[in-house]
Amino acid sequence: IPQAPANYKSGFIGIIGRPNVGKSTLMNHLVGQKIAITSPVAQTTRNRLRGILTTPQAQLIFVDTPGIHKPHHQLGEVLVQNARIAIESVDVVLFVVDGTVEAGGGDRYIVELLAHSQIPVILGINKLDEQPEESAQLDASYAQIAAANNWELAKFSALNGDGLETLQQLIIDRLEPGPYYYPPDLVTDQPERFIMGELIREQILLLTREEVPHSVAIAIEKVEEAPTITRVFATIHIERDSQKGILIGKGGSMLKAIGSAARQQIQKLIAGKVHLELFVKVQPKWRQSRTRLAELGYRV
Ligand code: GDP
Ligand code: K
Ligand code: MG
Repeated sequence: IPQAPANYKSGFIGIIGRPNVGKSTLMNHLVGQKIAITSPVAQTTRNRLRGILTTPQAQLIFVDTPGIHKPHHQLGEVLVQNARIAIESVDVVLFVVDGTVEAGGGDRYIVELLAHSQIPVILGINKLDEQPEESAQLDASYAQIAAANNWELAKFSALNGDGLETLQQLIIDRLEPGPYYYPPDLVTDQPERFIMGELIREQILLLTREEVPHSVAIAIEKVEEAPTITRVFATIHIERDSQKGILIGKGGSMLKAIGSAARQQIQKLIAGKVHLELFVKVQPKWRQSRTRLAELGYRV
């Protein structure tokens, strides 16, 4: 890692918020590459992912976290624990809320969690592009929460990028002088294989019914790089035989659709041609087992 210029700043920014407010979309836009998958389904993000933005002034390391919610099973506990750890180990917290709706119970739970933290907090109102005409009251209620806690306020659209330059500067203003933590050209700490698995999971989230997404985990078995094509072999782990039927679909149509869409995403990731082979394996109760979670690549 090269030495940073004089007066260089750097630091870790925890992006937290309840599910579906746009945390992963925001991180992807800020670092300029799709490293975290996004979808309308809660719990899309399962791991803490780092996204790295290196500018001439500063290196910003964003930590994307699973949405905070009350734990229901082992996987849920792991998610909440990850978010708590993220809060404790960062320099700035970016607390993202959905600007199209009023603050709800989930937001208040996070406000409580953050009230005990000594770290600078920026309350980020997202989805500016979709705010209703009469949004002044919405904004005012969020501004009140920020003022009551001595937090900075920012408004932006993670989708179209409006307001993100201002947000970026607001974050840099709150960072201390520091080194490059990562090489300036690196965009994420995640191995390519992990992102490949996530891109497959994203298509399952987008294409299948409610009951499948939460019980799915992807293992990349093998990646063969040939001069003209990269061959990727992956196993989709699910919990029940009934889900296998949904995932494979009539005459294999669903698995084909998932594979085709995921293959295109992986091609973008590696900037090359990809052949993708998917296998489906039923593994009962993988969500309850910390050992299995670890085997499948989750930090437990
Ligand atoms: P997360 O669960 O907080 O990580 O949320 P995601 O990034 O997965 O986004 C959840 C949903 O909100 C997705 O369908 C996104 O496309 C959508 N979304 C995220 N940011 C914006 C935004 O700025 N505007 C609009 N209209 N939708 C957004
Ligand atoms: K989501
Ligand atoms: Mg997410």
